Amino acid sequence: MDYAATGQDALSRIEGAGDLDTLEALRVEFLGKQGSISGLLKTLGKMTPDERKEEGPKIHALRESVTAAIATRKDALESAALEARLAAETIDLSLPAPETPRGSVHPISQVMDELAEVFADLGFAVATGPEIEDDWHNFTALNMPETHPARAMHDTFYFPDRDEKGREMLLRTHTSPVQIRSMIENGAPIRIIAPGRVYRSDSDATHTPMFHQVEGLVIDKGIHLGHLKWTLETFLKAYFERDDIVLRLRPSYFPFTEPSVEVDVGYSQENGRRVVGGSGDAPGHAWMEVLGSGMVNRRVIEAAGLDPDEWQGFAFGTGVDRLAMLKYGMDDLRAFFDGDVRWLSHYGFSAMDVPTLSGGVGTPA
Ligand code: 2NL
Repeated sequence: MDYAATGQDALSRIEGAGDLDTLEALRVEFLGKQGSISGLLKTLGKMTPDERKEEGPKIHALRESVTAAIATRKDALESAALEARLAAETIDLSLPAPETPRGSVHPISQVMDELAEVFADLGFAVATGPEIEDDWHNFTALNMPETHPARAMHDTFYFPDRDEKGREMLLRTHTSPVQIRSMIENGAPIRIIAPGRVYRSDSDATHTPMFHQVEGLVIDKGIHLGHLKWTLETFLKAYFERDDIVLRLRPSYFPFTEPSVEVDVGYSQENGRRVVGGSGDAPGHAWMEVLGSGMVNRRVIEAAGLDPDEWQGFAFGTGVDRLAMLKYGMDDLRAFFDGDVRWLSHYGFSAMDVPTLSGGVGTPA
């Protein structure tokens, strides 16, 4: 049989295909399962060996030339389509680049950075220490004897084993042991803040078993309550970025300070939000406790290896989470540790917004 006419017809139709869909239809027509050339190949099975020897090569040659012609035409149509797109489309280099997701700084980290910045300006260094402590550094050195209620199992997380000195191991309940270690290692004078994670066996709407504290310690000669008051007032004004912060000092008790003072600031309620500023005794205002503090107990100075007749100091402590809530208006402490990205993108801060005293220690991005 002569397949030249069939071949000629197929090739000219392939060359005339104006788009990829038409070409695909032709491929199915010739080479598909029910295609005409596929049909010819099937007839080979019914032929005698002699006929097959005669017809086989011709049918296969036909199939190959059609297959090659389709591939050639496909390439040509595809490059034509690309050329057309390149000619039609333009890139506008003046458009802004699409925004890349960048993550944000957790409010706790932001506030710790702000505190470091404010206190650096007052000459304080940032000190850190282990979160796994022994009971001497966490309690004994701070004038909290064996019988002190804060040492009870229901308040403090203890480890089952003791350390090599036979001391009980625990998760620090405050950052005070950092200051004890600093006094022992570096001696006096000292000006440090110790921010970090602390742990207490407590869990409800206003208490999480892990929270963040910042403590401060000054040890020098002739330090008195006036230094404490000025330092805390200067700190609170810088942190809240308000000049009208009014402090109220109330007598209190901590085992590690004597005398001890609790520090309140005046605030008012604006649109259901606490806004610090003004005297708590002014109309529409009230007092709110923000810090615990006092003159370092001479027993603590002694425990840290210094002579309390030579060195005196003051110390203070407060919750970082609480300071963050007051400044940025979050109302639920637990949300800080939920790890919900929606909360973080609402309250989080840009890593580009580094707190500085000149630029504002806490202007949100
Ligand atoms: C509070 C009160 C306070 C201290 C912490 C301290 C540390 C040393 C010596 C003496 Cl090494 N005192 N820290 C002093 C007074 C109060 O914290 O309400 N914290 C949340």
